[in-house]
Amino acid sequence: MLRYFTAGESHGEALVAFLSGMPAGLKVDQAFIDRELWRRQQGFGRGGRMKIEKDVAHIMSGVRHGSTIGAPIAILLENKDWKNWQESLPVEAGDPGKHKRVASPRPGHADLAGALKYNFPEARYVLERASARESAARVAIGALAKLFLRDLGIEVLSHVIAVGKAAVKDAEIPWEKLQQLHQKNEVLLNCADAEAEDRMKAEVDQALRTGDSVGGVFEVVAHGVPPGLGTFAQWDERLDGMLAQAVMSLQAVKAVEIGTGVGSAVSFGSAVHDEICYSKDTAANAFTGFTRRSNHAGGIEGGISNGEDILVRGYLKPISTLRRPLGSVSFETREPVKAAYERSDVCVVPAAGVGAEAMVALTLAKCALEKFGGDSMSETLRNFCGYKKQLKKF
Ligand code: EPS
Repeated sequence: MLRYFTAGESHGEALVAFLSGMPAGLKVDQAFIDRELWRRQQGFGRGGRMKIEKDVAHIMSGVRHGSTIGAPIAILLENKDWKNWQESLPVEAGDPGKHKRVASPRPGHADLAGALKYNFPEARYVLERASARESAARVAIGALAKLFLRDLGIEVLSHVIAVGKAAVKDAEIPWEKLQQLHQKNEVLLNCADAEAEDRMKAEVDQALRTGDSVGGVFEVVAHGVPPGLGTFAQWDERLDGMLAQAVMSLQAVKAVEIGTGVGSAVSFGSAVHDEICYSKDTAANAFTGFTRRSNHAGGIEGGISNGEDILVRGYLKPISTLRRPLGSVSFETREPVKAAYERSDVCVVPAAGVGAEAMVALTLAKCALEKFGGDSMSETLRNFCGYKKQLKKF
């Protein structure tokens, strides 16, 4: 069973991610993991922190001689900013005079709810763990899930379809175009449509100018997924349900959509459901002879992957730290004050898309391991090949 955990605070010494249940014999490509981490750090609208950090995966266990050994994997990501926080966030008691307290909670942030829950007089420890910096740890283990999926012929990418009011006119991007987008060594807003990306940049510029923040929508696409992952048999085994939780769990994601789910709710059935076709002469890489005229279902029907691309959209609220802060209340006096401001990002939609790729990859890897099993990659791949033969014969 694939299980994972993260630990670490935004300005602590390091982030740590644990991944347990990965079969032995998976080749680990360090450069690939580090590029994924780099991708998450990119995007127009990120704040000063990204100039300090250069995330690199330090693999501490579970990988030897370049391959997994079936033992739990631990990955450490150093926080370079820690050197500036050692005195204000020490592990030991330290000097309370040096603590950096958060004077007033930010509306939209975990600050107030977290302080009430954990009985802290202010929100420093709350924001340290609630911070989206944690998603870097997920991207590190998500990269391992992607390497596993790649051996099964499955790839997971994302692109941005809206920032604020600026949206792409057509979100149906050919897979090859998405692949090209991911080869770029400069990431603006990770949008496949240059004209829309200019409009998105203008939205971020406006937020920057006015001391505001802006959200948006990303779409994760999983390509080459066989039919049969997830099931309707129990409520918590449905693939769409699992993906929704995985993506919703990312910081600032407020809604998740599978395929064109939102639009489908306000359309007639004839315009929504994807008509089924069949051809005897299937392409070599096709799982079956069944095809669809469209993919509004986002590759999932009845909680099961149906062989089409899986499409998961995440709707991101604007970052809750504003340079022109909203009204709040002082933790100390309870008097009305402006919400606290700390260095922050203004737009993180492309970065959140990379985090969501990791969550989708981890979810698909978990479902694939549940279906195909295997303690070694050769065993998993043997089982997978047997299933593919069964599909071809269907
Ligand atoms: C974040 C606040 C900012 C972001 C951070 C998330 O950090 P800082 O307070 O150090 O400037 O940059 O995101 C990351 C560090 C990251 O790696 O994504 C927050 O409060 O959520």
